[in-house]
Amino acid sequence: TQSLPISSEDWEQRARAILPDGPFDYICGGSGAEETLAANRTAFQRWAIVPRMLRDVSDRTLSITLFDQHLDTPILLAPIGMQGIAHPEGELATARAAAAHGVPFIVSTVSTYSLEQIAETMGDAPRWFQLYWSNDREVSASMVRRAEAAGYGAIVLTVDTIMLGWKRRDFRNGYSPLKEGKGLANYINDPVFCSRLPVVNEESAVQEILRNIYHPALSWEDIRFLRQQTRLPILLKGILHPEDAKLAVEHGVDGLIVSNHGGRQLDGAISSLDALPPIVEAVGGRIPLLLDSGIRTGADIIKALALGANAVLIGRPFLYGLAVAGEKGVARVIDTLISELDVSLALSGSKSVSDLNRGILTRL
Ligand code: FMN
Repeated sequence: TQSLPISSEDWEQRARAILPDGPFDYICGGSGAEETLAANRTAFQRWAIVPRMLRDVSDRTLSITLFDQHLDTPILLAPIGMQGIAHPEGELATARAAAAHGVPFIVSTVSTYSLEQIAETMGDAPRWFQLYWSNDREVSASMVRRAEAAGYGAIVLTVDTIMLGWKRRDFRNGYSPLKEGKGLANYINDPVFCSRLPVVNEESAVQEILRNIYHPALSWEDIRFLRQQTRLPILLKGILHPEDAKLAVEHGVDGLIVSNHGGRQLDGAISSLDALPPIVEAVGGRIPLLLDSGIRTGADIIKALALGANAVLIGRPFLYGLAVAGEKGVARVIDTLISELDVSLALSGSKSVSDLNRGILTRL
C-alpha cells in the first residue's frame, strides 16, 4: 500500500487519481477565470516571516479560547457540503477524525448525512452548524432549532452565496452535485421543509431546495431575524469589506469568517488574507475573526494569526484526505498541519499562537 501523503499538493494529486472529473473539478475548482482562487495563494507568498532567535521556546502552546471554549489548536474544519461525493462515509468520517483531534467541525446545510446523524458520531466534541439561508425563513429557523438541540455550539451563516458562483468547470463537465442527491439530508429530515412539499421525495426536495437556496434578497433585516432565533454565537462567513464588518458588530453578530469561499463565488474578489488587516482595524477586537481560503501550511496559519486572525479554517485539503483515505485521511491531514504549525511556531521564536503579531512579518 502507498503511504499517505504529507503535503496538500500530494493529497490533491492522489485525490485527482481516484475521483471522476466531475467531483474532482467541483472540489478543486474556483469560479470564473479562477483569479481569486490563485490570489488566495499568492497573498500568503507576499508576506514573509522574520523569525526571532534565542527565545527559549521549549514550552509552547497552540491553544486558544473561542466563545469561552478552550480549543487545543486554532484550526477548524470549514463547512464543505456534499462530502458524499468524495467518500461514501462523507461527513461521518470527517466528524470522527475531527472529534478525535478536538478540532471543531463546521457541518454544512447541504451535508450528505443529517446534522443529527453527524452529531451522534461526535459525542461531546465541538461542532458548529453552517446555515444556508432559505427564502422561506421558517425553514432556516427550524434548522437552527435542530442544531441547538443536537449540541452544535455556534451558527455560521454563509452570506456570500446569494447566487451560485459561475463555475466553468462544472458547466464543461455537466456536473451538479445537488442534483445527484448528495446534499439533501438536512432538508428531507426537516419538518418545516417537508411540510412545504407536495410529496416528500428526492425530486420534489431538489426542486424546493433550488427555489430556496439562492436568496439575492438577503439583507441585514434577516440578520435581525436570525439573532432572535438563537442564543448561540452567530458568525457571518464571507465578509470581505471592513464596512460590513462594522455593520455585523452593530447587528449583534458574535464573530466573522473572513473568506471568499475558497475562490468559488465572486471571481475577481480580494484574497481573504489581503482583506484581513482592514477588517481587524474596523472591528478593533470587539469580536473574534476567523479566516479561510488558501490555508495550506503551518506557515500560512502563522501569517494569518500574526495579521490578526484568532483562528483559521481549512477546506479542500481535508476533503482530499477524505477522498483518498476516509477518516484516516482526514486525521492525517489534521495531524500534519498541527505538527507543521508547532514547528513553525517554535522556529518563528514564539511560545504561543496568541502572542503572534505583525512584528514577525514583512511585506514583500
Ligand atoms: N462553504 C459553506 O459555507 N458551505 C458549504 O456547503 C460549502 N461547500 C463547499 C464545498 C466544496 C467542495 C468546497 C471546496 C468549498 C465549500 N465551501 C462551503 C467553502 C469552504 O467552507 C471554505 O470557505 C473554503 O473551502 C476555504 O478555502 P480552501 O479550500 O482554500 O481552504
